Amino acid sequence: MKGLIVALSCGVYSVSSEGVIYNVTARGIFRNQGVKPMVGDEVEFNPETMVMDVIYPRTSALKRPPIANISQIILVFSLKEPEFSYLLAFKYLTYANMNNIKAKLVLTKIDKDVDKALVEEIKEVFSSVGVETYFVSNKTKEGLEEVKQLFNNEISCVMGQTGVGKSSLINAIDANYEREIGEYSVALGRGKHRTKEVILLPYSGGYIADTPGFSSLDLNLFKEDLADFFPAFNNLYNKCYYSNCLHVSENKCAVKEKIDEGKISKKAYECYLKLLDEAIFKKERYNK
Ligand SMILES: Nc1nc2c(ncn2[C@@H]2O[C@H](COP(=O)(O)OP(=O)(O)OP(=O)(O)O)[C@@H](O)[C@H]2O)c(=O)[nH]1
Ligand SMILES: [Mg+2]
Ligand SMILES: [Zn+2]
Repeated sequence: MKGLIVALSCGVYSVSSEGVIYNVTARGIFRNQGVKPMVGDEVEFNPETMVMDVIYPRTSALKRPPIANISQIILVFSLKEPEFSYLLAFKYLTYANMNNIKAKLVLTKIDKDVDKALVEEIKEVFSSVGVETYFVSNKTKEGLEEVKQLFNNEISCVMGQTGVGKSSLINAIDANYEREIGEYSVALGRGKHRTKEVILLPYSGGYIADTPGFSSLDLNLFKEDLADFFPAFNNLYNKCYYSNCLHVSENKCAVKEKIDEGKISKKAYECYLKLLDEAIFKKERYNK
């Protein structure tokens, strides 16, 4: 029987097939082949033995969070508690580009006393790199109708730091999901991890994945990845004179031209330089 893995808990996969959820285990051959079934995988399983034996080819597979075959990433950040971070947003947008998955940015908690200038700046900065932004309150439901539309007929992975309101957003979209909601700890300065596992929820011709929150340390990008896949830079691929251009001090750099022309925001470029500074070269990793 063919089905879709919608959740994984303690080695048992929940596989959805024709509206029924089956608890299925994986066969040892997957381990021998070095493959591990993932949430989002389309699989073949035997309804008598409850063992799956085929994983269909994936269109994509993310490591963090572990999920296959998504059609888009909905990157969630809050404007307050926790504070919005340009650096993290650009890091994860770069990650989406690396995986060739489109991404949109949803900013939550607009009901809190947020700085209007920050909202305008966020809109401008991301629009200059071709990323759509949406602003919402999961509490008052302001902006929710527009955000809901993003999920129609897509397999969306909702990603973001812990405490930004991913599960709250999913509940606001449809209260029947009853996702558990965490708390923001002022003392810790971050949310307390609430969602522990990746789960796919059916929604309007597609699925929504709720995922555990990431921390700022989870993703290590290489300099080369940033140079090639940073938002808007990926569209200039191969346009720089030097094929390994890092867009810093090289001549005839297509990225710097766009920045000088004001087409890509300076703020985005500042973030790029900061992330680049923190990152290492691929070859440094292999020499270690
Ligand atoms: N005021 C306000 N609070 C919100 C909003 N969205 C979420 N919250 C609160 O933020 C806290 C964290 O919400 P969650 O939905 O659990 O956050 P999460 O991103 O799913 O967190 P993890 O599962 O730990 O990754 C809770 O106290 C929510 O009530 C919002 O739009 N406005
Ligand atoms: Mg959650
Ligand atoms: Zn360049």
